[in-house]
This record gives sequence, C-alpha cells and structure tokens, in this order.
Amino acid sequence: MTDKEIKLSPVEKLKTESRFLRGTIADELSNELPNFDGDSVQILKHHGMYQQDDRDQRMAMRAKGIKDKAFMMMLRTRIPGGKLTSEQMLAEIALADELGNTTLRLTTRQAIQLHGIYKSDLKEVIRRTNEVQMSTLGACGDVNRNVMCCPAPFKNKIYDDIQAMADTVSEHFLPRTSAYHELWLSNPETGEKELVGGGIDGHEIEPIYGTTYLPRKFKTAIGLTYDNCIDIYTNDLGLLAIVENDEIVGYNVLVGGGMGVTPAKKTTFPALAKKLTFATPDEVIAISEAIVKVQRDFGNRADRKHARMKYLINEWGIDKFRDKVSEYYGQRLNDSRPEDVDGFNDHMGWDEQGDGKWFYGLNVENGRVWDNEKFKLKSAIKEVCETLKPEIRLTSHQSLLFTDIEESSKAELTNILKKHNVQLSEEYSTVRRWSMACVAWPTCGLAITESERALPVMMDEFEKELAKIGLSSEAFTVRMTGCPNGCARPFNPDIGLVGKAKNRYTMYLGGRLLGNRLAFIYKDLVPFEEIVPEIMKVMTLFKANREENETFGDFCDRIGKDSLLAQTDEVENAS
Ligand code: SRM
Ligand code: SF4
Repeated sequence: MTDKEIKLSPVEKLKTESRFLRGTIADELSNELPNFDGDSVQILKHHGMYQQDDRDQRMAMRAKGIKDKAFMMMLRTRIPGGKLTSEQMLAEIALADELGNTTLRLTTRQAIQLHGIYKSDLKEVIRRTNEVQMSTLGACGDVNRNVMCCPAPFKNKIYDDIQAMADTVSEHFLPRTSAYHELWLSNPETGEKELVGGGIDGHEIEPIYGTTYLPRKFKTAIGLTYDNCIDIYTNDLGLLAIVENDEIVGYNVLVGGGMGVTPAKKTTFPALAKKLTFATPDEVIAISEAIVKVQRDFGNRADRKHARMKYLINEWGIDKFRDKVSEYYGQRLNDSRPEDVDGFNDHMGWDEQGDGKWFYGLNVENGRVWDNEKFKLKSAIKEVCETLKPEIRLTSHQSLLFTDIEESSKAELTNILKKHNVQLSEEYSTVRRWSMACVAWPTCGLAITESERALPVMMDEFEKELAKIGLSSEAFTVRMTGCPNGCARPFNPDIGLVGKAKNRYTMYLGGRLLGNRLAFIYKDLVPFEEIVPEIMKVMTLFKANREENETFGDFCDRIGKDSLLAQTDEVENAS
C-alpha cells in the first residue's frame, strides 16, 4: 500500500507539517496562556517535554466546580549512560527548587525529570540546562531516546568502551534540526544561538529520520552478559557486549523489545528483544542505523498503538526483518553468538573502581529526590556534590552512584548521608531495594492507579510479612506501574503489579531478575489492600516447595499459573 492509501495517524501529519519540529511552538511561547495547544504538545515531546496538569489539584478543582486544569510541564534531560557531573546535578537541583516542584525524579532510563514547570519558565529552564552542557532534545518523542548503558565506573577498557559506545550511539541518532536552538536557546536581541546540547545550526535535513521522524519512540541499551543492570531485553535495540580476554570483541544485537500494552486492544503485547546478529564494534553504528531506517520505512504509521518495532518484527518474523536490515546495511549479517545474560548487579553500596578509588551506590526509593519531614535526600546529594564533587552515574533502577571517591573521603560521604537522615543502601530491606515504581499520580496523565506513592506503603506491609516467614533476605524484583504502559518494566520481574482500574492491579508472576523471561498474569483486578496477602500465599508455597537455590520467579515459572492458583486455594481453604 502507498502512503496515500494508508490512513496515517494524525501525529504523522503534525510531524510532517512541523517544519522539523517547529510547528506553532514559537507563537505559543509568546502568548499568555498557561498551556500549549494539543497539536503542539505532540511536537514538544521531541524537545524533551510533556504538558501535564496536577491531577490532585484537578480533583480538588472539579470538586469546587472549576473546569480549568493546573497546567505545568515535565522536562526530561537526556543523559546517555546516566553520566553527569556534580555541577550538572547541582544545576538540576537548583532548577527544581527555583522553577519546578522542588523535587527531581531519577527515571528508569537513567535520565532526570523536572516536574511542575510553568510554560512561561520553559526557556529559562532549558537555557540553564544547556549552560551545564546537558540537553532535553530527543529525550522524548518519535526518535531514539536516552541511550542506556551499565553505569558502573569500573576503570577498565570494557566499561570505558561500552560507555563510549553509548555516547556515540546517542550522538549519532540525535535529531539534527536546529529548531531546538532556535526556539529555546536563541537570544531574541542578538539572534545568536548557543549551540550546546545537540542539533546542528542551520541544518534542515534529518539524514536518518527524514521529515516524519520515526513511527514511534525508539529505545536503545548497551549492556554486558554478566551484568544486565539495564534490562537489555526490554529495548527496541539492545547491544550486548561479548567479552573475550578482557576485550569487547563485538555485540549481540537484540531487536524488538518493548513493554507497553493496551489491554482493550488484544493485538498489543509486551515483548522481549530477539537476537538479530553479531556486530563487531566497527559495525555497530551502521547496523544500528540500518535497523532504525527499516523501522522508519516499514513501522506502522497508521496506528500508534501498533507502531513500535516489536510489532513489525512480530508481523514479519525475525528472518524477514533480518533480510531487510541486511539489505539496508548492504551486507549479509553475521549469526548471533550463543552468549546470553547471566548476571545482574544493582551496584548499590560501596565498591572499588579498580583505580584505588571507590564508588557508592545510593538507593533512591522510586527515584524521587526530595526533602521531607523524615529525611533530606536532596540536601544530602547537594552537600555531597558541593563538598566531594564526585562524578555521578544514574542507574536504570532509579538510583545513583557517587563515583571517584578517595578512600579517605568514604566516611565523610556516609556522614553527610547520615546527617540528613538518608537511609544507606545497606540499611534497605532486600525487597525494597530491588523494587521500583513508575511516577503515575499526580503528574502522569495516563495513570489509572497510584504507583510511586503506593509502593512504599505496600513495602511496609510486605517487609513485615516476609520477615514472619524468614524470607527477608530473599532477592527478587517487584515493580509497580500505574497503568499498562509499563514504565517501570513490570512485565519481566519476579512480581509485576500493573494498575488496571481504580485501586486495582493486575498481578504478574514468573519473570526474573535477569530480565530475559516474561511474567504471566497470575490474578487480575486485585485491590491494593489484597496484593500483599495474595503474594504471601505464593511466598508460603515457595518457601515450602522451592528447589535448591531456586528464585521466586523461577519457582512461579516452574509451577505455572494454574497449579499456583490451585495450591494457593488449598492453603486458603485449609486455614
Ligand atoms: Fe514511560 C508514557 C514516564 C520509562 C513505556 N512515560 C510516559 C509518560 C510520558 C506519560 C505520557 O505519555 O503522558 C510518563 C510521564 C510520567 C510523569 O509524570 O513523569 C512516563 N516512562 C516514564 C518514566 C519517568 C517512569 C519512571 O518512573 O522512571 C520513565 C522515563 C524514562 C526516560 O528517562 O526516558 C519511563 N516508559 C518507560 C519504560 C521503561 C524503559 O524504557 O526502560 C517503558 C517501557 C518500555 C517501552 O517503551 O516499551 C515506558 N511510557 C511508556 C509508554 C508505552 C509505550 C508503548 O510502546 O506502548 C507510554 C505511553 C505512550 O508512549 O503512548 C509512556
Ligand atoms: Fe504513567 Fe503508566 Fe508510565 Fe506509570 S506506567 S508513568 S502511569 S504512563
């Protein structure tokens, strides 16, 4: 079918007519309204921002009969591999304090979000972000998003190489349009543009993306077989480094991972990436570009719920997809190597870097950096950045690493955290440390249930129940999301909890820490209050019947849904 015969989704038209991501943003920035028009909202995503409204306030306003919304913007800074300096972290904290909602959100893809920015402050926030050599361009939208990479600061060639590869891939797939600089960074008086955060001045073509960019968001991650901390299988494109004799000999290229589901649309599904080929380091960029271009040219542009690359691969099968990529690449693709992921490290606590210095992984519960009546996490991070000036790495588990700490400064870092009542990673229970929740209420417009605010409450109860049956030190992952879009990747951990209806969650079991197996739906529409009791029934079975060294996810996968349901019913009836 030609484009004319396919009814393109409205967003396609908007992108095409946006003149490389300009649209009507400039005009709307100069009006007095607190919000952008709906069409601009789609284009703005490519500049790294979402229009939102405070849903707590929305409810309060509706109760008072006020129809308006409390509009505000969320801004996401793209941070390849999660690497940033203390100066950059301090700049983000200052922006949150002065122009945001005073908190920062570390994301599940090693980026930082500011919430609660007024439209009128956007230019200042973006200018100040770029002043510290960071950018929001391409953090969202139908382009390659923030490139993930194992953030561990081990000083050896393997880690240097993968982190350099993350930078190269990120740079290669950045949008080239100068719209970003024109809109946000130009000085209206002199017309000068500050070219800092990506994009090329005066460049009016997008050699990779073309005028319509990609059919949908595209996500890339780079990881190691022995440490899948970036959850490589959930990405559109995964580059799994294969190490021989302390050298990266190349990458298994994985394609077509993605989590989002629309339950009402039965043809949507979460998918783990499949092996496509093996690429030597020199071949990675050209093969990745061929993959992106195949998705650009053949991905579904009619239905955005079917537009991720996983659906193209599902429709074609991996062999046809491989043939097409090879055609675009211009050469036959190598067979993949047999290696797979076989380890996972969340990098929390103290570890030696290999150059005499140390790093400390600080667990940040659900990625929220804030000060409250119990602890002053934001103040602590600020003080560490001001005094010790470490480099910082964000993890894909919404946490952070302070790196390059001298042996003699270790106690000082710990003391700063303690002074501000910040819980050390070592003091977290295993279950809480291995859990994560998406943002959801009150900022996410798509949230059906609570998530970030609900998981800690659930954890309080879960910790107590696990202790009662002696499973406190059991390592397994729990991930919660406020809807089935899957932003905290809930479809491949040991336990996934997905908001489905008001206060009710779909419960998934049987995934695993390694991230290379999908979980199955165990029960649907479980009320929040019943989640822990439901999980504990299965935990009790697990404790009684597990095989040696079997993990919770492996146990659930082995026993299977029907048998688990039958056996938990028996436990319930007997009690
Ligand atoms: Fe996400 C949409 C937050 C990682 C799948 N995601 C959203 C939006 C922007 C809601 C919206 O469209 O209006 C959320 C903003 C909430 C807020 O108030 O901040 C949002 N997603 C997040 C973050 C902040 C969650 C977090 O707790 O950290 C993560 C930001 C990552 C980043 O730095 O780039 C985030 N989102 C993910 C992931 C996990 C990942 O990529 O590793 C996924 C699943 C993987 C995937 O893409 O398949 C994910 N988000 C989605 C989807 C479903 C996409 C799909 O293919 O169906 C949506 C909805 C959409 O795109 O239409 C979505
Ligand atoms: Fe929002 Fe749903 Fe993503 Fe949670 S999973 S942040 S509720 S879109």
